[in-house]
Amino acid sequence: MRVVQSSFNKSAVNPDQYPPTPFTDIAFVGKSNVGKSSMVNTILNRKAIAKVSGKPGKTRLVNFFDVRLKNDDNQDVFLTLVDLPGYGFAKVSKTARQLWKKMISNYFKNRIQLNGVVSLIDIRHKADSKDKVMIEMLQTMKIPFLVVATKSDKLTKSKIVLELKKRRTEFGLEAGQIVAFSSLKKTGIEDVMNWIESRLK
Ligand SMILES: Nc1nc2c(ncn2[C@@H]2O[C@H](COP(=O)(O)OP(=O)(O)OP(=O)(O)O)[C@@H](O)[C@H]2O)c(=O)[nH]1
Ligand SMILES: [Mg+2]
Repeated sequence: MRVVQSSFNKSAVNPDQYPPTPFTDIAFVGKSNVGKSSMVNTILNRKAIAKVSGKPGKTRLVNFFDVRLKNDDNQDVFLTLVDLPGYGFAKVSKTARQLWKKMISNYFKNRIQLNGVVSLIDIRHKADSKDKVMIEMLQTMKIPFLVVATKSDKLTKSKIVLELKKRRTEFGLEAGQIVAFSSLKKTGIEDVMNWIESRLK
């Protein structure tokens, strides 16, 4: 499956602002600065369709992107990618944090198009309690998810394998439910695209 066209649809806070798209949503969650917006750009093969920043807290709204793809039989496939604001950003008020919680839980609960979440973690860090809370929420809500350990360009190949194994145990994941990714090196795209394709059927 390959992306042929992508465009920004809209930003939203509340469910009544979500675009009424007829396709499956695949959403990206994770701590601030983990690389969600970068991953959306990498997957869509665009430089800056999603805004990226070295400072945490760049994405503040729920951002919807329309995507057209071609499957291996050259048929058109459509989906909506959703870039969500990050959690775990320390320099944020309690009010802002509560707003984030509401935005995410509203999206998870109300968006009937949602059929898969890509949960990003930083491959360099050992299991994070906030990531654990997010993964447990996905498990409890029975939302299908893939954990993507990003910034893998920072580690050697053997260390990547080791870290993936550790996170799999720590987060109680199934085999194949965690993959490595790098927006910098553009690696791991196929694993993620294959998983996304499996969510469209
Ligand atoms: N080395 C490396 N850096 C990355 C990678 N992905 C993202 N970054 C960098 O990490 C920083 C944060 O990236 P973003 O994509 O804005 O992160 P985000 O998760 O969308 O952050 P918020 O919008 O604040 O939630 C930027 O400086 C990126 O250049 C990667 O795969 N490898
Ligand atoms: Mg972002």
